Amino acid sequence: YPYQQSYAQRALKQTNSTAKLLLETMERKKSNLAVSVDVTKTKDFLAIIDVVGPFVCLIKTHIDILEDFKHDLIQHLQDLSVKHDFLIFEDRKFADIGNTVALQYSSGVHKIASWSHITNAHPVPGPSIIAGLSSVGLPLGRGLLLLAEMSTKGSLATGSYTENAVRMARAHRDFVIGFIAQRRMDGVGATAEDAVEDEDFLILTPGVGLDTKGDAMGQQYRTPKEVVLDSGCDVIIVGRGIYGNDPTLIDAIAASAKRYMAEGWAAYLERLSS
Ligand code: S5P
Repeated sequence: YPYQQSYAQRALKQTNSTAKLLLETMERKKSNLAVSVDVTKTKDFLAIIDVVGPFVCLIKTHIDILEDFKHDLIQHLQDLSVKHDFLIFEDRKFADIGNTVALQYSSGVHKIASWSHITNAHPVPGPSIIAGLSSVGLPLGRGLLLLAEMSTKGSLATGSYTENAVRMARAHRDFVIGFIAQRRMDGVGATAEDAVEDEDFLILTPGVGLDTKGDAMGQQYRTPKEVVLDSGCDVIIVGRGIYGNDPTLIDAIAASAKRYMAEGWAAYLERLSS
């Protein structure tokens, strides 16, 4: 299967330039770690990104969480992305009609498409959401992930919903590079006519923690080994497992990023040799 090949080999076959760049970055930095920087102050946000930057392939943002957002923050974020060699993923979870999501993606306060290499969407509106987002993102060379599954207890994104999400992605391979999911999706929901032998969707997986099994609001954690080795996922997304409840403990944050990077990469090497 394609996912048992190295990230470098898989990069060669990607048609979307962002998917290719992410896989190349993972190989170059020997990291399949994405850090989700869910903090409310710009100062903490940039300090965390600067300190975890060397250990990640990707930084995931919720830009609307920042209470002191000013547009010059974007330039700082982009500078850090160049300094540390990582991509940016705004976790916007679009979920509206095509026309609305195109406006939300291109415009408003945050102008996400202008700086975020990757964003994501819920498949719930159907293929029109991809049409809307790709009208903005494709000319800029961006990539989209669909939320095929979620990490939370009681998630409704299961069964035929997940299968239909994969079918939607399969029909838009120029822009949809993969999924937010808990396992591999290659071949899911395919019929005999679909040529899926070489299918290679990127799987980015949140709900990753080494020290706890969940939080008080339905989040569920698995270890990097369970995610990358047992479930075949490509990128581990870690938030509070790295920065805890105190975004100012910068040395501890650097040490945990290093730890998750090492665990994620070891699980990947074990997958390659199994
Ligand atoms: O199913 C999901 C999808 C996402 S994108 N479950 C998630 O937790 N996420 C996001 O990943 C969530 O919005 C948060 O930003 C991050 C997980 O954070 P943590 O602190 O629980 O690691």
